[in-house]
Amino acid sequence: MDIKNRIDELKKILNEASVAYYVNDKPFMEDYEYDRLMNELIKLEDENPELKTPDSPTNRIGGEVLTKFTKVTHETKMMSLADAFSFDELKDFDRKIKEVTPDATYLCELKIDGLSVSLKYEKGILVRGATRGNGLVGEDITHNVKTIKSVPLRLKDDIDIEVRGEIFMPKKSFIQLNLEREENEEELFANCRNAAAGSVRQLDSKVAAKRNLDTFLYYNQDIKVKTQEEALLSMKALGFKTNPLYKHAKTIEEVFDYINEMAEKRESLEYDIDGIVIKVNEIEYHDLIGETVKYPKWAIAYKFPPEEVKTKLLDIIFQVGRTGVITPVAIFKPVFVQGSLISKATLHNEDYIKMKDIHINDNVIIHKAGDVIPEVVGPVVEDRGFDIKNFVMIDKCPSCGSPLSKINGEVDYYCLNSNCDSKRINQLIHFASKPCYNIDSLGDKLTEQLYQEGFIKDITDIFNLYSRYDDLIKLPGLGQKSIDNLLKAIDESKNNNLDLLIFGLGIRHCGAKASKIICKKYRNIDNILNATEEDMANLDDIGEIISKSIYEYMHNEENINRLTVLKLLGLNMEYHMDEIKENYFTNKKCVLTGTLSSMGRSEAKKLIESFGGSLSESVSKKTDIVIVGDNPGSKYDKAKALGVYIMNEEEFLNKINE
Ligand code: 0OW
Repeated sequence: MDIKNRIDELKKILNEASVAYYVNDKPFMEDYEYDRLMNELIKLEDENPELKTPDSPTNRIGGEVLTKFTKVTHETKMMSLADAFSFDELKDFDRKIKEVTPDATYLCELKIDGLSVSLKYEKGILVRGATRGNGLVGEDITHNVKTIKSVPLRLKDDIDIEVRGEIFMPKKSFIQLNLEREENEEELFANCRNAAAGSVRQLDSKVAAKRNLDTFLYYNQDIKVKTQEEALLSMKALGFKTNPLYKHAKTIEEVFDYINEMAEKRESLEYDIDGIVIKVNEIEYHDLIGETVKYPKWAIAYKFPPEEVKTKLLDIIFQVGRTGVITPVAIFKPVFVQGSLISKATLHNEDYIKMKDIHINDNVIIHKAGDVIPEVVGPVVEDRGFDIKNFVMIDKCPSCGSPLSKINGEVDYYCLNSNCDSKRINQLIHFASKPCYNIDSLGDKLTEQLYQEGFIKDITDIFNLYSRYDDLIKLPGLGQKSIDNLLKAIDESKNNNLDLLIFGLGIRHCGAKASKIICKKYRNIDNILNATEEDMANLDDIGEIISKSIYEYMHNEENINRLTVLKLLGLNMEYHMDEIKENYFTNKKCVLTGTLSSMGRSEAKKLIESFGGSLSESVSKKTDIVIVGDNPGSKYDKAKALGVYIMNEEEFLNKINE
């Protein structure tokens, strides 16, 4: 047999084996045999590079490295889905559908919590994979998509087709990946969805190839079929992986039954879902029912209520914050809550634990407050065994052993020792952190290491580190390059605006917002040092507690010396007013809920602030706009209840770019 024929034969059999294993879950070849044939193909293609084609399974190994992502304009818009949070809203959806198409039925699908992808095939060969982006323009991720084992590189028919679906990371792979990242001291992914998004947004396809990503496809317009169910079946027949757990429901009551059934199953699934998608099954009705600019009116996403999970409280430990505050922290048997693996949560203070009647060894219910921060809802009293232990508040600092005190009748206990190691480390971590002085290369672990090794005891030492170069280089785990980067980042940070320094100093009650207000008013450090308590208290949003605290800080000898040294070390002590470009967001109070696919929260905040708007945490009557990303939380419901203007990501991007 000539080489080309052998290559074709190997490609065919290996692609079929992949579909059987990864798509249909019916392997017909031993792993050993697969590896042997794959090695043969790799060798033949290496020797005859002109014979390597885009549908070769050797593409799955990765290797292609991009320098940047190219934009892809979707031929037809990648639509999003309207959300429903209650069965009443679904009844409303059903009523509207039946007004137009009285005999419509529904296809219910799991709503996979991944990221949407479009796959384009020409003559049956995968030619492009793209992210959804803002629905109109996404990014070309073909190099990474090719490494996903369940994505067919060649279809069973040589047709032109575009299909859409979800890329996701199975729960097990996510846990494994985070364990590896923890070992390598890399930042952990918050949930499966972020891990999948982070993997496909890699320029080097070798990274995605190692990440064990998977797919479920659910949409295409090219194969002419009568129903959504047939659409799923026809995609499966072509070699795509589709989710088998769908249900054809003839009435809205059957939809409710399916939702209840899947809500029970949710935890045991191998992948994350965040709701149920309900689609009119009859495709011919879709045009009759129509669509809005953003959503098809023939489909809706029912979002599950915040998930509550039961786990065992193994211990309560104590953390010392940068202000010396002692926080009891619950350590529990790790559990998945709304897609993230949770093993600890703050218990705030002694009163909180007593009020909730929490004991060590209790089974406790966990949920995510505001959809983000894990919270202990309370103990399951009926599960209580004989092994429960009462919580006892400590009276000495777990770090330095100093006796703990309460301040001004507050519920919290404090370590008042200004030399307490934990306190100092956390003060330094706070200073270098992103919202404060944002020293890129100085992460939490390195800060702690430099403290423990005696390099930095005070903020001023950070800016003197360059003089210890010869000692730094001897530190284990730090190469010359990382030290150079660290010193460069420290040097560059000296130009930071003054409000970041004020916030970084860790003055009690003086957060990022207060620091900005003070700096805007007083413009430089000398004016702040000379400001009176009354004058500061009169500023909007400052008040007596903050002004007293700032005043006391600025009149303490040790602090005055610290500021003098920082000035001598070349740190900027002036406040530069932000240049504000006026647009739609100027003077608007915004709130963001859910995840934006195009940017993180801090990026959105910076953008809004650059136009003179603000982004706050909670929705109130004063809120002008609530920006809603994927998986919005209770803020979305509150915005609806208060009648606050709601904006989706697409509109947000359009308004930002206006
Ligand atoms: N996440 C899903 C899912 C699904 C939509 C697509 C176009 C019109 C209806 O599992 N099973 N079915 C659809 O159908 N969409 C889904 O996810 C959405 C699409 C946009 C954002 C989400 O990823």
